[in-house]
Amino acid sequence: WEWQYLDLMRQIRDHGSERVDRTGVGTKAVFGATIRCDLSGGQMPLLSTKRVYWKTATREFLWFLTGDTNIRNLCAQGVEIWTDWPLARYNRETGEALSLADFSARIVADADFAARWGDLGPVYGKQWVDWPVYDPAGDGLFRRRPAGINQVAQVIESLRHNPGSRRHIVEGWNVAELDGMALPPCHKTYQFHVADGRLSGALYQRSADLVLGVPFNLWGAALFIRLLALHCDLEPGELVWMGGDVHLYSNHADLVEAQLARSPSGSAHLDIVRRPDSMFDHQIGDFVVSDYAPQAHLAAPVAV
Ligand code: THF
Repeated sequence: WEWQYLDLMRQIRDHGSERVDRTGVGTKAVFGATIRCDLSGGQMPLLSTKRVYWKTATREFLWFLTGDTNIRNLCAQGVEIWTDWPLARYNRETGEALSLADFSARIVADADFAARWGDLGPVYGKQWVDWPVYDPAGDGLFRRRPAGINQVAQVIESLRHNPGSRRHIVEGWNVAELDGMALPPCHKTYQFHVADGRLSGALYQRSADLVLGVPFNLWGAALFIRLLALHCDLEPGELVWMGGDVHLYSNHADLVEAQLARSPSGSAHLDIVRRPDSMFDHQIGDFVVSDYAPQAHLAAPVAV
């Protein structure tokens, strides 16, 4: 599968349209792309042409499953992939110039500070496990239900009891709440599908940073399939990744050259070594990756 990723990278480099994007960094982009990855036998879409920090991506995924939208629990685990956005807001609104390390340390040390500055708004976790529901309360008013909809729990139920359904969907794009989010969801729609005892999944990603985000998003989507398969007694099938605006940031050009000069080697496997009663009770130690001998990490700046 990895050649599909590299071919897409090359295609965007050579034929992408130059676009001015939200971040002002500048991109080359194509619209509409697909990558298919076979997950049978425990294979995972983990790039070998550069090291991908799969534990960081796994911690992020487990954080989504808790419904948490504050970066505090990520920072406490040394995961800083979401810190840039709250940091930018903090520095903008206070006029200070805190470094990422200092800001993250304060988020971890000071719960009140984290509550004030560390929340991303109703992003992925909130929508996945607590999509808000409003009931009519009379006089044209609506009252918010104390608990929203847990889409992940509902998909587990539907996979177990109605595997043939074409409605196994987890949706992040809550139109009414987009304004409150630090960033509207990129990996916005997941659909799952059972055939021949195998669970496949599709991810539609509206906006895809091919260098930084997509390696994490492929891992996260494959992990989602693996966890649902484990808890629904199915075998992993295929991941079908679909990108809308798939782009290369102009400040990643050197990394793109370095990565395109490399060739894939080997395929990583994931073992989930513990099966808690609930899919929501996993811990990082439950995940063991083998056969992963990637080429060197290629560090790239993130566009905020
Ligand atoms: N915004 C942009 N511009 N790119 C993205 O990939 C992205 N995301 C999330 C939200 N907005 C985005 C954030 N996810 C890294 C990885 C995932 C991110 C953000 C950043 C990153 O910097 N990865 C580095 C280092 C990882 C580490 O040090 O642990 C890497 O080399 O992988 C896409 O969902």
